[in-house]
Amino acid sequence: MFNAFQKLKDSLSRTKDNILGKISQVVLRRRIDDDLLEEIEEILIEADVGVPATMRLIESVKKRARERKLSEGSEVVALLKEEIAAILSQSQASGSTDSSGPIVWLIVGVNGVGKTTTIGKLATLFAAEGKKTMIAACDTFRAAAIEQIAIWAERSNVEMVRSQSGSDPAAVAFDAAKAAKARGVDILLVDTAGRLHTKANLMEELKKIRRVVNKAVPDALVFSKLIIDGSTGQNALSQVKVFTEAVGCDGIIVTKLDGTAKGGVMIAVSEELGVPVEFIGLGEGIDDLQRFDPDKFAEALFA
Ligand SMILES: Nc1nc2c(ncn2[C@@H]2O[C@H](COP(=O)(O)OP(=O)(O)OP(=O)(O)O)[C@@H](O)[C@H]2O)c(=O)[nH]1
Ligand SMILES: [Mg+2]
Repeated sequence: MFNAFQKLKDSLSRTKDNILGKISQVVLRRRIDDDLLEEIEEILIEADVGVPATMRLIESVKKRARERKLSEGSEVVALLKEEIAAILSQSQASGSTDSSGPIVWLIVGVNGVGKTTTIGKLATLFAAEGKKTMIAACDTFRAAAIEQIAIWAERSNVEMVRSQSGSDPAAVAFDAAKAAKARGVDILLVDTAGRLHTKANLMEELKKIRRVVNKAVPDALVFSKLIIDGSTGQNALSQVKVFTEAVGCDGIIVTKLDGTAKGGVMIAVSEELGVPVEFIGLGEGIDDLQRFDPDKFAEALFA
């Protein structure tokens, strides 16, 4: 556990510098007044925290400083931490997992965000928890994609259903869902091709995959999990909106939080979208995935 927190802290160091580092500097030897709050507001917006969350943070700092009769600039930091933790915990994972059939996670997102890698990490994590896990190689678009996910299936020691590249991804999903049901799989992870959320025909293909899985195994519980690259910043929000309209979005996994300074987007996503962040990616390795814990995240950001 200590190691996991240390890893989180290290991974968030650039985001932390970008938010807390800058704020800590401006509050030095200052009084809490409108000028100071304006400077903090600017830092938050530039750090991809988004306008709604930034406004909420500033208002809350103002209110609490008044209530608690605080005037030292440096006292703002603790107030911000409290409110950031509150925003992050709005996005709690929900979702029933009661079902007689398998649970199916469609892993979706734009190109290169880390879908395939995340499936490898999730498969490892679920298998370690004793869940019978299976992978469906439904990115049949790129020739190398099937080989890439096959390597992850091998690493995580999980069964995989595949077909030739170029074949219909929905057909692979159909076969995989049937196989998952027949073999008593607990969770089926479906790798899909990266797609621009602005391409209608590609979004249709995702809808078809979802339909076909429901048809193949009517008692399967199907969820769409959207992968967001943590270094994308504000564009992440429009990705969530469009994918949600197309295939729904039951949960978000934010990858590549290691090494980016734009991790503030986690705060924007939590404030602006009613979709829970469930996991975070902190590197390219098989163990570099953590369940998102809002309190730990806030703590790591301010540690
Ligand atoms: N640093 C870091 N790199 C990551 C993380 N997750 C994925 N990557 C890297 O991001 C790159 C793209 O990952 P993929 O898993 O192939 O992404 P994808 O979404 O499947 O890509 P397409 O299938 O082409 O759309 C790879 O080099 C991964 O190693 C992460 O959490 N941190
Ligand atoms: Mg992929």
